[in-house]
Amino acid sequence: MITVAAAQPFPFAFPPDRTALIVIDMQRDFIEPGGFGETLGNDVSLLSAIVPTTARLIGLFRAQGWTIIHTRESHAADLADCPPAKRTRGGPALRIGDEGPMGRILVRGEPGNDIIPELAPLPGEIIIDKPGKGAFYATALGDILRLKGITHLIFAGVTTEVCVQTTMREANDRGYDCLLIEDATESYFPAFKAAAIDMIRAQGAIVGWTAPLAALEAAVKGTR
Ligand code: C5J
Repeated sequence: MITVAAAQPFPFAFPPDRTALIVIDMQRDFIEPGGFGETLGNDVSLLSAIVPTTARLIGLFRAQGWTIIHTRESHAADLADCPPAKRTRGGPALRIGDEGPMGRILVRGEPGNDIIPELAPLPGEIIIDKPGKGAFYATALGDILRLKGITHLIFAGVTTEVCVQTTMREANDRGYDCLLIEDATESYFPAFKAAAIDMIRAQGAIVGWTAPLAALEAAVKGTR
């Protein structure tokens, strides 16, 4: 076991061979200027600020040979997996499936739907295309984790209070111990990120643990 001593609300211990990193939705449309996120009026520089930390986290897992899973929020080209309620909510100028600055919004295979080049998955890393906010809903993630014997999950990605928190809650209900890396997750709304982190670790880790990347790095270094 490796123990992240500085995790909150108390140390997080994980067995590396039964642990996976899940990097949520680090896609061009959420993170790059000119993408879907920006067309919604968001300041995407908040999200791009975590790219170097997330790259370091992925690099740490690659160096150790540990399991890495990437997710993309995405829909089929015919939108058969997009509930009308999701498509029409809020009356946005550009809806899911519409032609946007980087191709059709949140449609699989479009340029904007891709993971940003800085964090591109390597061969052998798992990619989960998910039509919902949570990565377990309508995907094979649960089966994949079960077949690999995974019991612990380490999370990064965007946005903290939407897809990251939803997936952590889904994972928590399924019995996984979950750690969120605080400086490898971000929101368009700093107050929402802070609140999500507080909620996750409240009441004795009711959803999971949180820690800065340096705390995980120190824990891993201690095992070498
Ligand atoms: C994600 C969103 N990935 N905020 N999506 O959080 O709509």
